[in-house]
Amino acid sequence: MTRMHAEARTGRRTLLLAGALAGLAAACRGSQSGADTAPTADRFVTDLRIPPLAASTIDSDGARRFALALRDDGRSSFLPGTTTPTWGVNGDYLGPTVRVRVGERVRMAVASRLAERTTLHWHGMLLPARMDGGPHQPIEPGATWLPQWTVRQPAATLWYHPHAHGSTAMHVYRGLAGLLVVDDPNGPELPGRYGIDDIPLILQDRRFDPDGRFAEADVDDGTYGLLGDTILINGTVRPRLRLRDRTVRLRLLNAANARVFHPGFADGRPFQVVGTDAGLLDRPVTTTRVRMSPGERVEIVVSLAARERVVLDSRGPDHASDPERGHFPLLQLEVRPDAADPVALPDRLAVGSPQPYRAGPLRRFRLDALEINGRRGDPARIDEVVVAGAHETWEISNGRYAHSLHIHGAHFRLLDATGADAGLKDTVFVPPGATLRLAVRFGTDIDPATPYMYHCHLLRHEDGGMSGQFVVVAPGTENEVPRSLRGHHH
Ligand SMILES: [Cu+2]
Repeated sequence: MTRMHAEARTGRRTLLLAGALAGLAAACRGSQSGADTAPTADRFVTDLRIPPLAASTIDSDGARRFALALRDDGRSSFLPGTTTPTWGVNGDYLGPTVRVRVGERVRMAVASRLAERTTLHWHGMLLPARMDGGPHQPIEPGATWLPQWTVRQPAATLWYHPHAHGSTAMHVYRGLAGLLVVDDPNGPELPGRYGIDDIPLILQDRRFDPDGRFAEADVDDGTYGLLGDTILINGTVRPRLRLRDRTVRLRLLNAANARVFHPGFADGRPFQVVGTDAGLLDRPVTTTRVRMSPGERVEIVVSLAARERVVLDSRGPDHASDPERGHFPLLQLEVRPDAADPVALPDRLAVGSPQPYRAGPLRRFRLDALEINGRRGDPARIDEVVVAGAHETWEISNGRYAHSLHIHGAHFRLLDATGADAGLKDTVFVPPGATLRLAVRFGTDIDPATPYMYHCHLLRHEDGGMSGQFVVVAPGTENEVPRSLRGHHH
């Protein structure tokens, strides 16, 4: 066992070094293509695709029911003159936007028409571990998974995506992902007409083979996996969006496997951040650029002039390694001449009394290569035991590679942060060498036998085993929990 572990360690280090070189080569290609595709107005010729809203029905007990079908037979058109085989949810590529309300009971039927095992994880949802859609809730080919839960968390922009053991990166890359929006009918007045002044923006990067297929060779290779040179927004290359309103809300999701995006406007104009991963900010925060690592969401509001054209772009380092890398135009906004006047944002966004997030008992996590606290994830091992509803401080310290840490079944605030950085989170970028302190508040659903995960959301790292597991238990039972699930689960 010890010898096998040592061999695995050596192999991994070699892999990461080889990957660093591959990453460098990819970066050179990326910056070249960035240079010769500088944003000019006439290049944005495709209308932004808006994901359809998922249809729902109401059960006799008032629960809202959705049906999602995972498909591997999609045909998509991203580049002129080519067709790309894609995976999708209820469609060819990506999935419909699922909208649920605070307090509502939700029932999902997730049918898999894939030829291999997958899962569907509700990223950012506080729900029982058995409903979480992690590796312990596999959906076999042809099977339908029926999770249900009650929405007990603030309004936010969440998302769903596969989380299958070892194949998350490829399943997401091929197209399985969608938005999951939590609405609060008692929330503040914000632009909220879907696809009109409330715009979902799913950011992804892809690399294409000459025949138009997604290049897949590097998805599970190298230091960070594949960094694509073509940006897709909702599955649209270089899109434009015509607005009927001068004030618009953009719900940004970084659904890339590895790329860090830095959205802002090409002309440097300020905008207001109104929400982060797991909820609205207490008050709008004015800034000119935000940073989003894979898995993170940001909601922004910007006001424009009538007839104005402005480009949303991404400008900043992919992984804090080279500041010249990663300049990509994202979307051109075009305001119609007769657009509605701008609207002012409310002063306060948070509803009711703010959710308490405070420091608590300390746990330390050291990220190093693909290890957390010196080991890789084991689906049969419980790494941490947490008391239901607990407040804890998680200290995350990082080695030499960038990571993006996601905690299931919990929300957190960054201690020591201000402004938009102090918003409600479930995923956080961890730069090389950084130490972050998170005030984590755990959910209240008790299940000592089914773990939640915490893991790196760079999907090549996640698939490489950069994860751990915790269970949520009743107070006073922390020491009675078996630390091994062997024989219980896959
Ligand atoms: Cu990572």
